Amino acid sequence: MKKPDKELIKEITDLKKKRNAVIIAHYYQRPEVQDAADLLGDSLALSRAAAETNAEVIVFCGVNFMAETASILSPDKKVIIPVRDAGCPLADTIDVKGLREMKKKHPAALVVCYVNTAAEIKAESDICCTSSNSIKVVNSLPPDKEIIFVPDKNLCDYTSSVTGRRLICWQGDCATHANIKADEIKEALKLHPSAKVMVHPECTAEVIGMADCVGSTAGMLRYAGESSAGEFIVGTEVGIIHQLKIENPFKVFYPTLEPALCPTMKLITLEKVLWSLENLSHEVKVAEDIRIKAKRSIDGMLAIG
Ligand code: CIZ
Repeated sequence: MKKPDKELIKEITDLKKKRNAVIIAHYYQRPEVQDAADLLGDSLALSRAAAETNAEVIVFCGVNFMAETASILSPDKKVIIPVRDAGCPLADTIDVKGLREMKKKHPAALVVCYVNTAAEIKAESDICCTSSNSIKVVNSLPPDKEIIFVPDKNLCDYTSSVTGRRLICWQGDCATHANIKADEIKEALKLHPSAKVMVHPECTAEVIGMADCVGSTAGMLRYAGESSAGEFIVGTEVGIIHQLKIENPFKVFYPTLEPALCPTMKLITLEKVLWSLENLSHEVKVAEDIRIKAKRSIDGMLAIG
């Protein structure tokens, strides 16, 4: 029989102390998992927090590439993820062989990889980026250089349109974001005509064209907090709405008509967090040669700020 959340949270809290562990969770996680976390954030903020914490064990509630990024930055800490196969379908659209072939066709190009990639792809890239800093990262590269951008074609096109740089885009996408349709935004606006539209840059150009704010999860939280508007249509994974509501209790947030759900982000439950702490599993480790190269591309991004 399923234990009540309150009981699970008490057991998680007790065990966390015993293990000197910290629980960190992405904004796309289930609400109850977000509530059990010591720290919430986007993947980069969480990896930075993981590097700064004094805890010996980091329970990463997110998807694999996020836990890997934390482990790349903090190789001496035990990074565990409660569900081993919590993958990122976008990260899975690219493999090392494909990237090497692309590099062969454009031998002088620099490679920018989105953080939503496996460590092996980061290791093959010159610099990493997130959805909050892709523009800054691309603008930091020499203007005469060709740039390959992997793996999200929508983030690539958006970054290209803002920077004015021609980017060679890998043709991957995140189905959760790419499936948000312009018609759904139009319908939502018919129901809530004074709402502001916030969308993620992994959405299609048509959807991005309808937005008042194009931003990462952290960017949306900032925009909603600073805006004088009282209603928002949210064009990203619905998990973020939990935190938007907590931070803005007097504002209203609407998901798109067909709520955007990332199936792998929802695999982690409170029971699995408890299991993970009990068993100190599943540990996420990156082979040292790959880790060193991948860290170089992450450090390059961090140096830009
Ligand atoms: O970098 C992240 O955390 C992702 C994947 C999304 C976002 O916008 O925060």
